Amino acid sequence: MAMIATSVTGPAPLTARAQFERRAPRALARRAAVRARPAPRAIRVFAAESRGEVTLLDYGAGNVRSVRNAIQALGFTVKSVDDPAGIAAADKLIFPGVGAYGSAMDVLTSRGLVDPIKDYVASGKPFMGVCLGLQLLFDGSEESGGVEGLGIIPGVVGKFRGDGLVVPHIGWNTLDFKRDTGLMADVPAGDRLYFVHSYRATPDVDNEDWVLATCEYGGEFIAAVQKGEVTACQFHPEKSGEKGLSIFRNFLEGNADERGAGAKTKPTAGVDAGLAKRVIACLDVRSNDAGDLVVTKGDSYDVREKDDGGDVRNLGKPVELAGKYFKQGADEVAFLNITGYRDLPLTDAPMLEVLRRSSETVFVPLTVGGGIRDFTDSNGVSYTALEVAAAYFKAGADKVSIGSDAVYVAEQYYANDKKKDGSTSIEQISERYGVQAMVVSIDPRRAYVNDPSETKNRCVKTSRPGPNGEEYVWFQCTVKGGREGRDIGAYELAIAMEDLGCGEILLNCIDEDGQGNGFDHELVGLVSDAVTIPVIASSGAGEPKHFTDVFNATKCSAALAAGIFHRGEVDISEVKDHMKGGKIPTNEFRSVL
Ligand code: 1PR
Repeated sequence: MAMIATSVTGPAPLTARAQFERRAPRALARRAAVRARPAPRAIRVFAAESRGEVTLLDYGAGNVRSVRNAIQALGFTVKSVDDPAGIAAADKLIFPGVGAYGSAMDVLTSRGLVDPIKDYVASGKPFMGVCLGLQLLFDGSEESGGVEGLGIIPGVVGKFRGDGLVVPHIGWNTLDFKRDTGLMADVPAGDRLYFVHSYRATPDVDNEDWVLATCEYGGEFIAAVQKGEVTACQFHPEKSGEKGLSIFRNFLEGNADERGAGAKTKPTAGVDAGLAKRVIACLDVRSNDAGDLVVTKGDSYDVREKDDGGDVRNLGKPVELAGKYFKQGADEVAFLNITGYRDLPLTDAPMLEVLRRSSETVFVPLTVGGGIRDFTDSNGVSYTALEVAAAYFKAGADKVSIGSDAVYVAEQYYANDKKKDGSTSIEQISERYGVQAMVVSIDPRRAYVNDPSETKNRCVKTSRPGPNGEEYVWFQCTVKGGREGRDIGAYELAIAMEDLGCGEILLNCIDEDGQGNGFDHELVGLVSDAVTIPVIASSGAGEPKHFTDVFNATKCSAALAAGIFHRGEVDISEVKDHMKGGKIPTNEFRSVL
């Protein structure tokens, strides 16, 4: 792989760009022909008969399954290809991608796909890149130490920078359209789409003819490009709900034509703009005593009924509930396999099946956790955490979450004077799948002291003194679903995890779990001030106001709840209405299909 200096602005590898410019007139003629066709508007989701075929470049990128699911849900057939001949034969090509720039270019190069992609782009046939599939079109990226890209669009992709800026940029953000386009015809002005990335391309004079829409996060960056039949977006249509699927639909139906700078633009200035605070529905999943996989919910992690024989509380079926929360407007759905610490997730076929089926109908990000660690089964066969995570990703997860193993990793990290050697589960998964895919779930419980000198862990002066009037509290990490406390705090764990490559913290609180008294602001404030990765506040939501409160009181990026949603006490749309009323930036669910 050729390396480029990170400050490179030129000279760029112009061949692909020149090829594209030379053949652009053909693309324009083709576009005019497309415009003349009557636009089919009706959509049948899950149509019995195929509405047409699209080629998906499957080079091992992380989001291929999600993109395929989204396209199939629109009634189109997906033809996966991974070789030059497959690309050359395509009439409509989708180029997905998540993960590291360098690894993606390595794969494209080693499989001989670089020139075939450039030739395809230059051919004037419809092309759509997604996320990394947009970034790879540029001259190169700072990521992976500086890597040359496909050289079709001028510019070098760089990392988000900014004092205290939370990176990765995860969540739903508004777009500023520079031109109008049929591609986004069903995305209302000022609406939000789902982004997840640490690197971005920025607009400049050399690429302004490509820029379709920009987005604001620590400065302006390119959210979508379009020129002739070539389009690409930094956000994920496949994870942006029905709004996102409508973008694929317009591309697939040939209604993606640009409509020029003079045409209607979609202003976002002045409206509720910027990155929204996310609302996440969480499903704690385990087998009940009859062996059925159920969604359960505990009080301070105790999930058994107090009477009725003490069976595991059964609050519903995982796939059904995930679908329900998607329709209510959940920004993400999380599945926690709460007995994963003692089971073997690789042999947990029902859990993997839950993921597979959910990813076919739930078009927002799915996180799964539970049991991701190295282990040896009863036959002496060893598995790595990376292999367990790979099985979850393959089944449809967008992110994986690690609980117990993260605590052991952090203990080792401090014991080794914070040295990193790349061997831990956190480092390996984030290296392979990107930091945005690596979540650490912390299960802390309040530990009271009279004076901070009584513990090595970071304390806060608490407004809720301990049982003996103790005025200070630290937040003790636990493992095995809260069964065992360790001598490390949530603050220390979060800092170690950020350094090791974790992209997001899911911050539970055993004391507040299932209590309905609101989130623990002292805990959430402590951790979200300590790191510059997104923090998800979890445990204790009892009413919509609790979400607005935690967003106002702390810097957390998202808030998660379980019990109030499962028991039907609160609909996710009610939470969002309350947030909007409180002027918290909020993503709106729209049914546009
Ligand atoms: O340790 O890597 O195997 O992961 C196990 C995962 O399972 C961890 O993420 C851990 O948080 C979770 N877990 C383990 N035991 C339980 C339990 O409840 N007995 N659930 C458990 C954690 C906490 C939240 C809950 C919120 C919101 N549940 O997920 O959904 O507290 O609840 P609320 O809104 O009803 O208050 P590993």
